[in-house]
This record gives sequence, structure tokens and C-alpha cells, in this order.
Amino acid sequence: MHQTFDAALGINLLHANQAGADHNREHFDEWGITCFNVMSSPGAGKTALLEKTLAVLTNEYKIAVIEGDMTTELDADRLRKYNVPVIAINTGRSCHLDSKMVSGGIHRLAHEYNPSEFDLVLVENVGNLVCPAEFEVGEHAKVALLSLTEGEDKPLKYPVMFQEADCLLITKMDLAPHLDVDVNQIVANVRQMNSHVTIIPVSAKTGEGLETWFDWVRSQLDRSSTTKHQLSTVH
Ligand SMILES: Nc1nc2c(ncn2[C@@H]2O[C@H](COP(=O)(O)OP(=O)(O)OP(=O)(O)O)[C@@H](O)[C@H]2O)c(=O)[nH]1
Ligand SMILES: [Mg+2]
Ligand SMILES: [Zn+2]
Ligand SMILES: [Zn+2]
Repeated sequence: MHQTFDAALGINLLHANQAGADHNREHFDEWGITCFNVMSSPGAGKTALLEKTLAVLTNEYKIAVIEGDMTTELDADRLRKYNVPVIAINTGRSCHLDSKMVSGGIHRLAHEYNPSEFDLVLVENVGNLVCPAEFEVGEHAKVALLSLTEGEDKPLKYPVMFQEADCLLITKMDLAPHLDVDVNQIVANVRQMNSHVTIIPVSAKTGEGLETWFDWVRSQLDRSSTTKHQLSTVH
């Protein structure tokens, strides 16, 4: 975790971040957009999951991506193949996206498109199992990935990500026969940190579990459109 109080600036960094996150959330709500913050260690399969997700769900929803990487547009270019707006944010030396960076991204989206046409914004965070979970960006749900190769103990050693997640995908399930890894133990360790998180084992390679993941995404969008409808009938 980062030091969250900057003595030189005299401000609480997490507090300042929260104000930016609230601003982003207000925009998402005003535009009727649901936003997910997708987080994991480097290489757990975030971009692979987003590729599979865009291939199917762009038939049902209008989706945009905010792609956070320290350098390069490699992931952004992978996702542009699905004909969705992909806003690349290079974080430079920062190992997570903060709300100000995402704010820049969504204002660009609003400048180039009519943002009210979008249903879903997927934010791929910088690969890092620690601080992305601390810095809210205005998302409605946090989606964390843990790949089978990372080990059963990670939910215990890096608790914040697992405590904060609304949905936890156990990725690369196709590798299970090749590894000495106990998936039930991973699930038990995640549950110890977070009793209510939705846990979905998936493989972007074989497609295992992806329908369950798509259904979870659909359930989040259904819920937000119900809320939107209720709000609009109140006013
Ligand atoms: N066997 C297997 N490999 C996978 C799967 N998903 C992703 N990979 C591989 O894992 C590597 C990393 O995948 P990415 O999708 O780039 O991971 P990422 O989390 O986006 O990585 P960063 O953005 O760098 O943090 C690639 O070589 C993928 O082909 C899967 O379900 N099964
Ligand atoms: Mg990636
Ligand atoms: Zn604004
Ligand atoms: Zn960081």
C-alpha cells in the first residue's frame, strides 16, 4: 500500500482520490453507465477476459474500455479489434489507476461520443494485487482475478483486493490438471476474507465458466437499469 498522507502537500491522498471517484460516479449515473474496475496481478488474464467479454457482450450492450497500463498501448490495441472505444491511460511510474486519471478518460469519452449511449465501461487497472483495490475510480463493482498459477495463499497474503471484490474470477482453469493447486482451498481462503463475493472459476482458453461470468455482468446491468427506472419515476 502507498503512503496515503502527503506531508508536503498537506492532503490526505485517499481522501482526495475519493472526491474524484465520487465525481466520476456522478457522471456514470447521469449517463446511465455501469462501470467495473477490473484488477489483478500482472498477467492473471484481465485482457484475455475482456477480449472474450467484448466478443459476446458487444452484441447486447454498448461498451467502452478504459485501459490502464504503466507504458505501452499493447492491451488497448488488443481490445480495439472489437470495435469499441478504448481510451488508453499510461500511468507512468504509478502502479495503479487513480480517480483523476479515470476522470481524464471519461471526459475524453464524453468529448468524442454521446456518453448516454453507453451501458458499460470496463476499466482494466494496472497489473498489481495491492493498491488498485485502495483507489476507487468511481466504479459500481470491483472485479478481481486470481489465476491458478499464483497459489492458494494469495487471498490471505494480499487481503484488501479480496475483501473489496464484488466478483472474483479464478482464471486459467484449463491449467488445473498441470498444477498442484487446490481450487477448493483458493475458494475457502477467498471466503475467509469475504463471505459474500461471487466466485466464478473461468478459462479464457476453453471458455469454461464464461457464460456464468456473462450472466453476472448482465445481472449488474439489469439491476442498474431497474434503479435508473425507479429514479426516473420518482422525479
Ligand atoms: N492457459 C491460459 N492462459 C491464459 C488464460 N488467460 C490468459 N492467459 C495467458 O496469460 C498471459 C497473460 O494474459 P493477459 O490477458 O495479458 O493478462 P493481464 O492480466 O491482462 O496482464 P497485464 O495487463 O500485463 O497485467 C497471456 O499469455 C495469456 O495468453 C487462460 O484462461 N488460460
Ligand atoms: Mg492486460
Ligand atoms: Zn466532470
Ligand atoms: Zn499503486
